[in-house]
Amino acid sequence: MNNQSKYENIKNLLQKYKQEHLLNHYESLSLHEQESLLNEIQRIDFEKIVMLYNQIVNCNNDGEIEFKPLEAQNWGELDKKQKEHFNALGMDLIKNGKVASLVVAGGQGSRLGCDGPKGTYNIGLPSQKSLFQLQAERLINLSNKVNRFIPWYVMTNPENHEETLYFFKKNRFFGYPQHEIFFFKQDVLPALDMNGKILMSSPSQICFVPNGNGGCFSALKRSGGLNDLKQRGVEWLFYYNVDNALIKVADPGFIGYSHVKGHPIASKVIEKRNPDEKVGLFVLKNGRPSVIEYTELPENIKQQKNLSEQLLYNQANISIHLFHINFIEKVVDCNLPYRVAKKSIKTISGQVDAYKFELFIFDLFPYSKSMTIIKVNREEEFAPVKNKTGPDSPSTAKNLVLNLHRKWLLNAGIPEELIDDRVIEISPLVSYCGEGLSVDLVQNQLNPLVIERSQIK
Ligand code: UD2
Repeated sequence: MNNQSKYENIKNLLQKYKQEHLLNHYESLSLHEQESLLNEIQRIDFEKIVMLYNQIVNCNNDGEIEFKPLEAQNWGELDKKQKEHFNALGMDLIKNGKVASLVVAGGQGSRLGCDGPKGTYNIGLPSQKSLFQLQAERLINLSNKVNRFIPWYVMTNPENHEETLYFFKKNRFFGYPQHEIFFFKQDVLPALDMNGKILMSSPSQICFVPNGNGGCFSALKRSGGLNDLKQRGVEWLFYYNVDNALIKVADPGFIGYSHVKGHPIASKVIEKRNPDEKVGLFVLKNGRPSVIEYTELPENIKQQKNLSEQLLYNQANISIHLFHINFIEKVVDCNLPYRVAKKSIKTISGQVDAYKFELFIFDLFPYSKSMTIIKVNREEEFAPVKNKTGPDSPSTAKNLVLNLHRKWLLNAGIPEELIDDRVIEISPLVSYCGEGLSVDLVQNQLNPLVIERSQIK
């Protein structure tokens, strides 16, 4: 179909959905820009856009909901033998190729204001390592222990995909075998203005925004990644946020424990710090395991205290999940509810308030009757990098990493006087979670010191 007839068809379509403004600049565009704009418009599911906008204006609450707290197994209450057992089981599963990891790295990172993909961000550790490098090295550490690489799926968005790929290539995939990393793009949706009109970012471009981390399994399937997982014989997919500087990627203990519990999904939780902490909250909602996002938390749930004056609902979601492949296959085509967020975004008419529509990964949880929840220690597992400064910033994350490394050195019996007032960073290649450390590693006079190898030559 030539451009002219394509143009006529699209013009009629836009008139039907009252989105004619998308062609306002058409005549001033080059042939290439005209074709590109027509193609972008053809990608839009206008019926979906109407449904999404209507859900905003007619937002109805979903009737009577029964909330109950969700019980968690406290990992710290397991004894050393049990932890070793679950860890060994997890390592076995990894060794037999039953485990893969998936990082969602398609967010726009608007609060952090980083111009590149968030995974490329350097939080200021002495090693200057990026979030992606820290994650790659944790995977390499585990892979070296079982002599098998863990397949790593990296979800990007159409805007940051090429830059993410380039960053990995420039860094030679941080030593990870390229054929073990599977990059795939998530889907996008147009942003709308307050009246439901689709926004444009330039005279020839629609303002598309990523459709949320809940889009990851449909994107994984569309990209061939789900088939790749199945062909590899993977049973457990470890899912995590790119912006957690402490993430224990493919944590064997968590995987081993969840495998024994046998539920199709599992998550780590931490004690919620205070009612206003920006984390989702695990609850039983009408009897089903669910997470209520911090943006949607009813005040009574947020503030409710138990008899000992502690938060009744305090199982905070830190986006560390485990999905069984059979569960993923069962739910991959399910229609999750879209969340609408009102954000200020840059458009052809400058900075405007816009509606963005996102899918949340944890909306999959109610599709399972039960799930494994493990409560872990915040200081060992969660260092979010969300804001440029203040809480959950690169500097708070850097300090959390260095504090944890200090704790590892002390637990390894290294004398405090050898560590005091020094900045010592331990490479994930040397230690996954505090193992394999000895005093000779810190005899070095350097300060700050980065322990990059497991013995001094
Ligand atoms: C997420 C969790 C929240 C809590 C918090 C901890 C969700 C919906 N909420 O909130 O409950 O666990 O993290 O830090 O998971 N992403 C994409 N594509 C998108 C949007 C996001 O890949 O379209 C990724 C993003 O790169 C990041 C993760 O999802 O790795 C979390 O995204 P966010 O920063 O938008 O979510 P946040 O921090 O508000």
